[in-house]
Amino acid sequence: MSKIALITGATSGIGKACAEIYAQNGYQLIITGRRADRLAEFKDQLESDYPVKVKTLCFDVRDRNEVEKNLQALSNDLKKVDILINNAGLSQGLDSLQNGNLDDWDTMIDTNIKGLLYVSKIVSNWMIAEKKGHIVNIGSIAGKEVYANGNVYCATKHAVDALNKAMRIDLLPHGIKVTGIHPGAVETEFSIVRFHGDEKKAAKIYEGYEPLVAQDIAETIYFTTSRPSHVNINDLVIMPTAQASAFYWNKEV
Ligand code: NDP
Ligand code: 8X3
Repeated sequence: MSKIALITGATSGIGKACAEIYAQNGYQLIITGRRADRLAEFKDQLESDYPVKVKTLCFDVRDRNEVEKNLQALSNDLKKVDILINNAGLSQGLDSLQNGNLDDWDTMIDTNIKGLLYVSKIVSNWMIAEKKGHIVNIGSIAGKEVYANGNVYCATKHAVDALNKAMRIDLLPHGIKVTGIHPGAVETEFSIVRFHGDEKKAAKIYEGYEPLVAQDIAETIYFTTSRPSHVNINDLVIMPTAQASAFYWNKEV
C-alpha cells in the first residue's frame, strides 16, 4: 500500500503545493481545510493528474470536537499516516499591541497553536501505534525573530517552534521524526488573509524583490521527509535571497 500524507490547510498556498508534490510521488493523501468547494475541486484535479487516492476532510482546526470527529472517522487503513504536515495557519492584522484586535488575536492563537496541538495529539498516537511517522510543523521566520507589529503572530510561531522541539523530545522514544520548517516571505494568500481581504495592500508586501513561492517550500518539505530513516532534519529556515531577516530586505522600491 502506498504511503499516506495528511496535510492540513491544503486549499491554498504551501499546503496545496505540498499535496501536489506528495501526489507526484505516489502518496495517498488526506487533505483538510474549511473551504469544501476548493477541497472537492482539488481532489478531482489530483486524482485526474496522478494515480493517487485523495480523502478530503472539511473542518476548522480551532474546533477540537470537529478535529476529533473528522480524524477519528477515518478508516483504520487511513489512520496509518506516514507524514503529517501541520500547515493550517494564518496571520490576522499587523498592528501594535496597544491597537491590536482581540478577535484577530484569538483567531491566530486558536488556529496556529491550539489547532496544531489538537491534530498532533490524535495523529501522533496513531504514529506511536505504528512505531513510525514524521511530523512536519510549519513555523515561520516570525517564530525565530520578532518584527514591528508582528507581536501575536510572532508569539504563535514562537510557540510552534517550541512545540516542534517538544514533539521531537516526546516522540523520540517512539522513533517518530519531527521537523520544523520556517519560511520567510512566500507569496500565497497569506497576506490577503492578514489584511482581511485587501489584495492591494497584500500585493505591496511582495513588491521590489522576488519572494519565495509555495512550491519552494513544498520541495524542501518533501526533501526533509525523504531522507534515510536514520536522518532527521530538526529545523530549517528558508528565506528569499532578497530577505536576510524578518525585517531586513534588499528591495528595489
Ligand atoms: P494560505 O492563506 O495560502 O493558506 C493557509 C491554509 O490554512 C489554507 O488552506 C486555509 O484553508 C488553512 N487554514 C487557515 N485557517 C484554518 C482553520 N481555522 N482551519 C483549517 N484550516 C485553516 O497561506 P500559506 O500557505 O502561506 O500558509 C501556510 C502556513 O505557512 C501557515 O501556517 C503560515 O503561518 C505559514 N507561513 C507562511 C508564510 C508566508 O509568507 N506565506 C511564511 C512563513 C510561514 P481554509 O481557508 O480553506 O480553511
Ligand atoms: C510569514 C512570514 O515575515 O510575514 O510567517 O511573518 S512573515
